[in-house]
Amino acid sequence: ARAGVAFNRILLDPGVGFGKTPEQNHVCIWNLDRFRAFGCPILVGLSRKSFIGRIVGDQRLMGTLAADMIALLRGASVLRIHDVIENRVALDIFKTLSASARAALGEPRPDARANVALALGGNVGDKAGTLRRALRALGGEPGIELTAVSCLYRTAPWGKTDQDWFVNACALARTDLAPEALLDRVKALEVELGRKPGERWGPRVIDIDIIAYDDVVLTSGRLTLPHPELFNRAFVLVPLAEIAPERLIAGRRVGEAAASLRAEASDVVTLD
Ligand code: PH2
Ligand code: MG
Ligand code: MG
Repeated sequence: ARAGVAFNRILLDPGVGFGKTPEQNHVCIWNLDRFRAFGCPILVGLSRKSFIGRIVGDQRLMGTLAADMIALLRGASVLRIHDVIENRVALDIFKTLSASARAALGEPRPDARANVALALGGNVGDKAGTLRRALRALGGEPGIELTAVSCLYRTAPWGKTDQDWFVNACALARTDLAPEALLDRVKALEVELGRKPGERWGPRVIDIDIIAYDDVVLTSGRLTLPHPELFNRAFVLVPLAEIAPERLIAGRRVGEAAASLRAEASDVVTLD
């Protein structure tokens, strides 16, 4: 997977049906949640499989729909199907029933907002003060909820080394903004906080970068996700590892990626 395909673009399919006994198929579906440990979305293709036919006789469609719903409850997030309309109806009913049950039990509905990781930095003016103002402003943005903020770090300039040291930090947030809309907001915030156009990797009052947006992989003219330099930058990995060591980005665990940059990490120290 490392060679070409980004890990987070892989769907894990346990291969129900492929040469397995009926018992193995049942064990597979019933324990689907255990495949989640791999960190990939789980796909199942149960549609019209013979082990279902063996149970329901000629009611193969109804059997498929029932099996698909069991798989969803057990952790599947993608279904490979034949009967699109029937599965759509079953899925809608499944969602409505689940939502009603959750409401009746007082369980919170699953959060549909995206999980994002942001990196902040600056090396002009009141570095720490600007960074704190940026964090406060982000937290006050409609559509953005900060859920974790790292310490502030004093970091050696990276990429272009003949400039002043930086203050860096990372934050986690939930947002219902789309990636490009979130980018618009953070860019506007940079300007509000006094950022002026300057050279690439050069001195700046404040820089706010989107490091990861759920598991989205995206390359547009304005935005690349995950951030293309992430794994080369201790000034991002170290603060991020403080608040999200277990998070997988492009198939790598943030804590481990930070530890593997140990040499550079000595240039990243918490600010008092
Ligand atoms: N940002 C850069 C280039 N180099 N070095 C440090 N230490 N911190 C930064 O935030 C930083 C940098 C371009 O975004
Ligand atoms: Mg940057
Ligand atoms: Mg930037």
